[in-house]
Amino acid sequence: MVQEATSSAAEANPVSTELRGKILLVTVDNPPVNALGVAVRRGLMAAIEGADANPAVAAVLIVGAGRNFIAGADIREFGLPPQQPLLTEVCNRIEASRKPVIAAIHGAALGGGLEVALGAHYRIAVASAKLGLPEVALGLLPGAGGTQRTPRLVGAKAALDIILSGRHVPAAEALKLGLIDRLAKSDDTLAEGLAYAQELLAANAGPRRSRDGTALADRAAAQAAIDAAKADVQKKQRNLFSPHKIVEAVQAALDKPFDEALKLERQFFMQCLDSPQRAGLIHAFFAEREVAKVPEAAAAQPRPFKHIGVVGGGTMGAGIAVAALDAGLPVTMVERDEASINRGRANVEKVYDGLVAKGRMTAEGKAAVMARFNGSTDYAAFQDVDLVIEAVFEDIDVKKAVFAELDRVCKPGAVLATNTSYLDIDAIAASISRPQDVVGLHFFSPANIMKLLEIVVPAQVSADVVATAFELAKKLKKTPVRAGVCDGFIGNRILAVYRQAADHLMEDGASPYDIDAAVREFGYPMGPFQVSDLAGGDIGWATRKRKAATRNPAARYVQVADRICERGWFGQKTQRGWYLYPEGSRTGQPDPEVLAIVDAERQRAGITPRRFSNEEIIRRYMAAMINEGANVVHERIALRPLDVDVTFVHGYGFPRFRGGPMKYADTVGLDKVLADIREFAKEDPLFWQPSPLLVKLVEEGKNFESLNKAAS
Ligand code: T1G
Ligand code: NAD
Repeated sequence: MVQEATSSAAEANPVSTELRGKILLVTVDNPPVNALGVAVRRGLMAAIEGADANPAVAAVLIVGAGRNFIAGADIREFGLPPQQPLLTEVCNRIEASRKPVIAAIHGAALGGGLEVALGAHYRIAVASAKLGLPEVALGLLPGAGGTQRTPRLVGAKAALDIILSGRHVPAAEALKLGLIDRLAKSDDTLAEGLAYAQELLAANAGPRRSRDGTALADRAAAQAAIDAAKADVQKKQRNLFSPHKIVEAVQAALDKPFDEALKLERQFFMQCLDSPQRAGLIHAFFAEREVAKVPEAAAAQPRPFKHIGVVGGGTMGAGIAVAALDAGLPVTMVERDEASINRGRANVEKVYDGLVAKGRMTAEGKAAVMARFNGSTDYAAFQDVDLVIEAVFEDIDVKKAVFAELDRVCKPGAVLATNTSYLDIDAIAASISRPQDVVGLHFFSPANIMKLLEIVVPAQVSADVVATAFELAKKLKKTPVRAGVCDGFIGNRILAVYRQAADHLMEDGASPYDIDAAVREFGYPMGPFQVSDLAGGDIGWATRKRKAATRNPAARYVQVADRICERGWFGQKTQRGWYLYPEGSRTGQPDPEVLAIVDAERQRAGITPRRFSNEEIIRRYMAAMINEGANVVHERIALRPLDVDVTFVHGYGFPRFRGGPMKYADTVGLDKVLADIREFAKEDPLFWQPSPLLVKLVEEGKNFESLNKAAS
């Protein structure tokens, strides 16, 4: 940890210099992550030029203040007019220094931060440091020499892996790859850096430019790596723009002189900067950090929690238990009876057996984790837990009975959470003596994998309980989204509406397979009918039956799904649903019998089918999603449009490069979305009722981003 200066002078010039003997110590101090904003770039440029001009300086050592070396360019500057000097020029100037420049790395050296280190002549890192070029995650590529210097130091194969994956490379691996020259023995970055610089001076080590690296010498191997990456990107990232540019840039590293290839890199970088994918991905980056900023977390301290309780060991209970165990927490699970708790334990063990089988965990590792798991059929086992998550059958009476037990046995101050998907959490809270301790924690299946966690805030909950839920999310490495109480909260409520739009499209003439294909082309991994087959059509069927009594008789109701479920075709778990899954395969085949059912239902409904282009399918599908998203924000079920975006990107497979449904709406233009809804309303005014918020924003010439900004 290099000490932070805190004065306004630091803000003005976040780069300070200090002569330590013959070594000029250059410290970048730009909290929170030393991003390379224009002031930092100017400070670095001045420091290097000053060093070259100062005969007292024999070497330069660059370090970062605070928790990180440098976390990259300042992402907030993207989209704004570029300011001089560009980072490319700064890195070139560092490289051109007549004095040896050493970068001493701790924490994160990412993106432009690593490019600065690659501009330097020597690199040392502490063991806990992480190095990487994650620009691809922002729809960009390393635009300050990273695509040129990295392959010259580590070879084309390793460079393409680092740049295309965007992964954070641990220091030890970076040493093996040749990305750094030295692994520090201690965590004292400054001392290790100064000692290394002294050593280099003693060895008369002069400047050594990364651009002269020879790791591309074996051209055949390099070309083979580039061709393999090209094919892989073509296959796996065909929707994305920047990965293709990354491969082209590394090809240029092989084919062209450094400066010429650097110009090409800049060209490719500008093309990525102009791509809408950059805007979508950067929106997603900041949105998933904003969602944790909620009023309750600002107003109250979380309650301490060390021991987690889980009620129910089924699909969700077991997944939630694994998520807590993976976070290092002891877990107590309670089930109805012996057979059920043994099944619950087996469901938990199954996950770890899978990891052991794949060699990603040792048997000892599994035993150590399972030693923190305690199963019981006695609710008294919960008397010492700090937080309990209920995941029993989706039945209000069963849940109320469970909460009555929790109210009886749990210690004062224990947080009582429910994982219900749809039920009224206010009613559950009101059924016990401590409603202020009840909160909704809506995990997504599989709960140990899915990142999204809807934190549902009932009317009587106290702020510190909500703050505790957000703290738990951080501990479980989940992306939390605050949601109000309504049927389906944020995600499932909006899902129900665009799912209906898909059914309407199907009954009006589009085949379920065409709809899925259009949605995949839009960027989803799966279409709505494939998702239904994966989750099980019986869950939706149960919900439709539960709602039948209260459904508006005037509302359009497509019965195709009911016809399919009545045949017991629930999807993958029954080897057929909307698709056929011969011999249990996971890839469905279109089923002519399903198409026959669809035709029969069209005739029953008196509908003459018509053709829908992919473009029109997406316009209706997205209009339904956006409109209901606006209703959810309008009713403050979601605090901001970005909460809807994060929900769908992290919980419903929405293509991240589009930023989320509300960001996508801003990209299309709210006026166009509203015009579409008003057009569709001519066919079905009951279903297509423009959201008052959408109408208001269009009238005011504003967009959803304006609401995000207003809330931050
Ligand atoms: N620019 C601006 N703000 C940034 C930032 C950045 N690069 N990185 C983080 N922040 C903000 C973040 O929004 C949050 O703000 C606070 O810092 C703490 O972040 C030319 C084109 C470094 C591993 O992609 O991966 O270089 O919410 O909550 O969990 O080739 O931040 O507090 O207001 O994430 O400790 C490439 C992005 C840029 C790295 C720290 N670099 N950052 O994680 O804290 S493009 C990246 C991270 C580039 C060049 C190109 C992580 C972290 P707030 P945090 P953390
Ligand atoms: P499940 O049927 O797989 O598991 C429910 C478990 O609860 C069973 O093992 C049962 O023995 C146990 N149980 C029932 N009554 C009990 C009691 N009184 N005390 C202790 N244990 C009891 O169900 P699931 O899919 O895990 O769903 C559980 C909850 O999570 C439901 O509210 C559901 O809506 C919600 N949910 C499900 C999913 C999903 O995709 N399956 C996603 C999010 C939320």
